[in-house]
Amino acid sequence: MALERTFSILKPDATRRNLTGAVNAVIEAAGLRIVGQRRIRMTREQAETFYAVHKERPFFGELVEFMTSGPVVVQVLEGENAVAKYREVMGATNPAQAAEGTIRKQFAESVGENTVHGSDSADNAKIEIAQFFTDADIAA
Ligand code: RTP
Ligand code: MG
Repeated sequence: MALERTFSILKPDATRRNLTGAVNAVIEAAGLRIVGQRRIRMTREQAETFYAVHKERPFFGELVEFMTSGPVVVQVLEGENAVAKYREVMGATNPAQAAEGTIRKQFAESVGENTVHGSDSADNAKIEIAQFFTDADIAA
């Protein structure tokens, strides 16, 4: 199978608790390569654009508040079957339902503050990567 890329965010609860290295260790141990990475403060506009698909959901306001509440680390991950593999490594959205060994089981605090984002399809991965990275920011 060809190499695939996915988009990842280490969310503000991860940077606040100084867990970016611990989360990256799980990502790398799973065989995913971090080929692009930048620590940023997301603007409200960036967060609203990024999560536009959820704008009618009751948690949208809270989600945008949270994603802009502290620094995040945006990443491009590369590997075989990277989109599905990273979703597996992340675990369920609600950490109470996440499997043992997953990032959310190990680190997430709640369904809202759940440590990581990962693209849910290869098409969305391309769109999300393009929102935060140019080709020059990525070195495979
Ligand atoms: P993500 O997009 O961040 O990778 O997470 P996901 O696919 O597992 O979950 P999704 O349904 O896309 O929801 C996006 C993010 O919204 C927050 N959320 N809060 N309070 C709530 O009930 C609730 N539900 C979702 C979470 O931060 C979730 O990751
Ligand atoms: Mg999602």
